[in-house]
Amino acid sequence: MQTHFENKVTETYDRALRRGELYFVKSTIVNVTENDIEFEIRFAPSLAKRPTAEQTDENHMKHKVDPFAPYNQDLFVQEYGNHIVLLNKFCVVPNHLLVVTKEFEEQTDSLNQEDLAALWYCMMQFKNQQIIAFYNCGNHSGSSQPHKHMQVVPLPSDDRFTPPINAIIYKYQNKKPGEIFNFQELPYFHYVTLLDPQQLCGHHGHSHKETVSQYLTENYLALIDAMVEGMRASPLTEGFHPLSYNFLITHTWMMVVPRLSEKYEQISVNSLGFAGMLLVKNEEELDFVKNVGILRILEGVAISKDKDQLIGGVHISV
Ligand code: B4P
Repeated sequence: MQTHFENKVTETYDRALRRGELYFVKSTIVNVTENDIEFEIRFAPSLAKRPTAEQTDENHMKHKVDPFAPYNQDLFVQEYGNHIVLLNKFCVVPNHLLVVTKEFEEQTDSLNQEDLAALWYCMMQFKNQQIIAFYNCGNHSGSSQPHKHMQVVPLPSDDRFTPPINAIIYKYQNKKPGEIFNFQELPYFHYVTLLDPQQLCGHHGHSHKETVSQYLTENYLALIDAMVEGMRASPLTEGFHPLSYNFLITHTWMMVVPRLSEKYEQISVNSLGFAGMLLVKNEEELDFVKNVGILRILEGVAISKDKDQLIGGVHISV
């Protein structure tokens, strides 16, 4: 049984696809296992034809085009408070949603309670699929649009698919909800917390929604504080203020990953990379990722835990 929201998403998706207002980018999946994580590399050669972020930015500089204001009516799903829910025009996974502020806000701003309420609302509407949702915050986070938008990716329901990073999250189930920790398996700084199911369930009244979004906001801000505090000590983040980061959320955990660069050589990484899902646009990129190794690429665009730091593929000793 699908929810009203799921039906609306599917109907809008099918119609937009038929009208040529939405592009579904075909991809094949290559799995690579490192540190017990079965990473997923999506190989999407037809994406290479799409303008790059740099070209798009240039267009924006020249023409100041904001794809979300006005938004494409064919991609519109629904409103939620101060947000609108849109289908992603260029999706690799069907029904990929964007949760966008109605009024322009910067993609460098932190999320607030209203943002998280809208994001959680969308996440909760999918009853038969696992969800990974995220926010690419700041210039080095992999974002290409400056208008504040969060993203919701319903994962394929036709197999056992969960975000690959769950393979290690399962090992840390003894952590108390609200406690901030990191995975020793990962070579870069990141801050994780488990969500308390008790705080998230209950009656679906207005006050419950308030309580849940407040709970999510407190946890998100605690992660941001821990990250800022952790990075204060690092000489590498000097000059990187405000810090770019990726924020990832599922129904059971949240994570933030501070970022120093958008790309490792030619490979662009957004939040999904830290869920264990990478995207490559040609054979050379695919070979490059396999040869270099995924954890090394993630370490290269984030902040290495090692003293001998790797940044954007370049070693910097500190
Ligand atoms: P951003 O936060 O700015 O950037 P992004 O998701 O990293 O996507 P980018 O634009 O850099 O594209 P890329 O080729 O890397 O998000 C902006 C979003 O707005 C994008 O999702 C974009 O498609 C969308 N958009 C642009 N114009 C629009 C319009 N007029 N109306 C509605 N939406 C519009 O990646 C291509 C796509 O693949 C992205 O959606 C990306 O999120 C997704 N992706 C990346 N890695 C993936 C993975 N491993 N698995 C599945 N999908 C993946």
